[in-house]
Amino acid sequence: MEQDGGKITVTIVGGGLVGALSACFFAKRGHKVRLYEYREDIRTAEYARGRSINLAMSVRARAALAVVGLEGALVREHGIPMRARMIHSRNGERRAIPYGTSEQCIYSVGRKYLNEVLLTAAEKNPNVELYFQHKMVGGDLSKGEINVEVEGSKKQMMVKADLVIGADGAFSSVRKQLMKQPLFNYSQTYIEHGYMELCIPPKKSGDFAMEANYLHIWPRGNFMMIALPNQDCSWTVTLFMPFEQFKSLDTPQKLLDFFNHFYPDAVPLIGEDRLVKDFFESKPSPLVSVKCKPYHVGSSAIIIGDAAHAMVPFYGQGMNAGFEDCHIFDNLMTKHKNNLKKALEEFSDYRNPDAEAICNLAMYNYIEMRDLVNHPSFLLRKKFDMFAHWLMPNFWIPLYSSVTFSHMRYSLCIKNREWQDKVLHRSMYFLSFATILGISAVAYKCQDTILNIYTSMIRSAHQYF
Ligand code: FAD
Ligand code: EGU
Repeated sequence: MEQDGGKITVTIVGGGLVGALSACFFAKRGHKVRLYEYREDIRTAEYARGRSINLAMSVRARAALAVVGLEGALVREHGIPMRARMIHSRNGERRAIPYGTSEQCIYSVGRKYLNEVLLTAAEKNPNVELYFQHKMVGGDLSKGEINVEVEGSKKQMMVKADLVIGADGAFSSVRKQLMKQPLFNYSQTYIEHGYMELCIPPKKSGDFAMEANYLHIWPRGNFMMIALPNQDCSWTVTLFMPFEQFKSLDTPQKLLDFFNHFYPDAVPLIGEDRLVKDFFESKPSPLVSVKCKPYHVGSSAIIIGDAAHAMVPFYGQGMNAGFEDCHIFDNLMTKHKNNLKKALEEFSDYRNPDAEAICNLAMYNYIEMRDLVNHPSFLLRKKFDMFAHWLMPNFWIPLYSSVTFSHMRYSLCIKNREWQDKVLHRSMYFLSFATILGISAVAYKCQDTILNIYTSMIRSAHQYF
């Protein structure tokens, strides 16, 4: 087993977004990479199953892609910039709220396209081998061993490497092996909401049916809808709603009544027939949040991406955080000169607080979106944050801005926000105190005038009795 500057062998479990990117990173360092993915090759498959069809990508994912030379091709040439949210009210009113300055935007990128480009880029390296329809079913991580089952055969084979990377998503098999380790912490939470994807097709002219370059949102209290643009001028619409409510919409009429009541402007865009067909042909998917610690086993295995920190999607950060994992791990491999023990340990220690922070932020947003979007104090704070940020762009960075447009550690984003809350509360006390003081001072100075006004008011009031 060669280490400390030498080349190592790496087994990657999972050929999703994070697994494929991680293969690119290890290939670039010249290591020997074997990647095992249990689905068929999506590049030759009819269509990608399940999951959202496009994703919001921001600076964290882009920085990681830039290191492996894919940022230009994937994001700037393929992604659709979204410069603002477009809020749709029930009465058909729409309001655009910009993300930031004119250069600040997020990108809508197709999941399938992203995955394909990453797999192809990984495969271009002679030191990378991709195995599809190969499922990890067990193994001994402390020895770098995994057992793989080839689809269609009952045969298992054992694969051994210096390092096993678990990038196998929210229901990770690699994490299941980590659970057997002493002192391993784990928690998962399902939220009461599920999600379903619908589609707004292009107009007859082939154009986008809504203004492109926006993330469209229909907030409705306990449920919401969100739409991101696709390359083919269609929109992927995601409906988030409690499972109970999904269940209650059990006939086409109930569904149409519901949509006409809450999303009247979306019905003609989706089309009644398509809405009914898409809705009843699919079922809502669950959303889970997972936290665990540590992410590694000795010097031979680590989990990254959703396997390490699945989160609810209400911050648009799952993939961004997963790509940032790859980026951080790559930097640690450089820092520790390929010493796996040190790199793995530091990754677990350094990354855990940030992963848990973004899981918490996403969960908090889920609650906020449900309860607060229409609350005046919430909107006031949003406006204040934007104004203060505009006045002092380097001093006052709103929470969503530090999460979406900066590389600040997620845990620091929360600390930054706590600091801002403190400043605001103190200024509020100070302001109310100063106001009361001011009013009292004025009143004292003008007591004669005030008294005169008061007596004349009482006199004139007497005329009416
Ligand atoms: P996955 O994409 O789940 O990939 C895991 C892969 O491992 C899969 O290909 C699977 O087949 C394979 N696998 C699993 N088990 C095994 C096994 N035993 N053996 C071999 N292979 C295996 N993130 C954003 O940044 N922006 C967004 O806008 C956004 N929107 C989202 C909307 C929704 C509705 C959801 C649910 C998520 C969203 N996310 C978003 C999060 C994002 O989808 C995930 O964070 C991202 O896909 C994680 O990538 P991953 O590679 O870790 O896991
Ligand atoms: C949810 C599902 C708007 C894609 C959070 C904003 C999301 C995305 C927001 C999905 C929202 C919510 C932010 C981005 C993004 C907003 C964000 C959420 C992409 C606070 C495909 N969220 N998402 N916040 O600010 O920071 O626009 O499925 F509706 S991108 Cl829930 Cl920036």
